[in-house]
Amino acid sequence: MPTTRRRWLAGLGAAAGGALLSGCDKLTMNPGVQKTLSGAEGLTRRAQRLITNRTALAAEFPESQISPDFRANGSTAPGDPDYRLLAEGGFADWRLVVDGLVERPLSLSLAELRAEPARTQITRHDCVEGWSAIGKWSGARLGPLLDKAGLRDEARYVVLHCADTLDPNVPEHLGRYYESIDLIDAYHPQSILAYEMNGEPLSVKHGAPVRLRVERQLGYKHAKYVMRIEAVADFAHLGGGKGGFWEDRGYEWYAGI
Ligand SMILES: Nc1nc2c(c(=O)[nH]1)N[C@H]1C(S)=C(S)[C@@H](COP(=O)(O)O)O[C@H]1N2
Ligand SMILES: [Mo]
Repeated sequence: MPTTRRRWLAGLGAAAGGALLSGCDKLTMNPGVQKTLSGAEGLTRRAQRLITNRTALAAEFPESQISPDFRANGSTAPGDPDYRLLAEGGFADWRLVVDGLVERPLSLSLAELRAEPARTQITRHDCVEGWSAIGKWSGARLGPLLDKAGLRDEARYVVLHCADTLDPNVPEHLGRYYESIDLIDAYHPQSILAYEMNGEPLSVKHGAPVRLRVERQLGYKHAKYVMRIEAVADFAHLGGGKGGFWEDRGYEWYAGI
């Protein structure tokens, strides 16, 4: 990633961890200073917890814990004509577009995506509706893919544009599923564009040919049927303006777990 952004991400860590070690003992004996420091320390600890929590890995599980019956939720058989055509052709014509605020827009076939740096992980999926399931996912790591496209300095989020219309009763830009994540999640080592589930090509009900796994967040952030990844500075101009299909209907944008 560009040096400026790496510095920006590193800066988050430094701001959280660095501030306290500057006072000398005499100063810190002063009750006023002590009070200010403990306030600052409280803040700093909270900030640090937030940031270390954001980059920590989600729990991974042994093969023996994989759920025999992983539920499918939301869209499970998109009826959108463009998607149906792609599915009927075995996704031979599917391309993943990476564009927006990037230096080198990409358009990758499934075979090309499979050749990118990959990761396999067995994780638990938690849906906001109150069910969980453990699955094994393999896919291309999102971070290296964004580096390949070369994020521009203004990029702050990536938007995942999906193929499925989940709500047909509203204009298309509101009914189509989409999601967005920030760059901390985009570069998280477990953030992958999964093309395999439990050792098999991803099935249509689970998001074929490719779905996002963003393991530190709830189920609705894990966009299925991903067609396009757009780097943006802001997502207010997309969909209903809240950063995702469910966010536009009142769910939290940051669904950390
Ligand atoms: N494109 C798209 N992605 C989606 C959804 C959807 O309806 N469309 N549903 C979300 C919700 S609420 C959950 S819990 C998971 C379900 O993934 P699964 O069908 O593999 O269990 O996908 C998420 N991603
Ligand atoms: Mo969900």
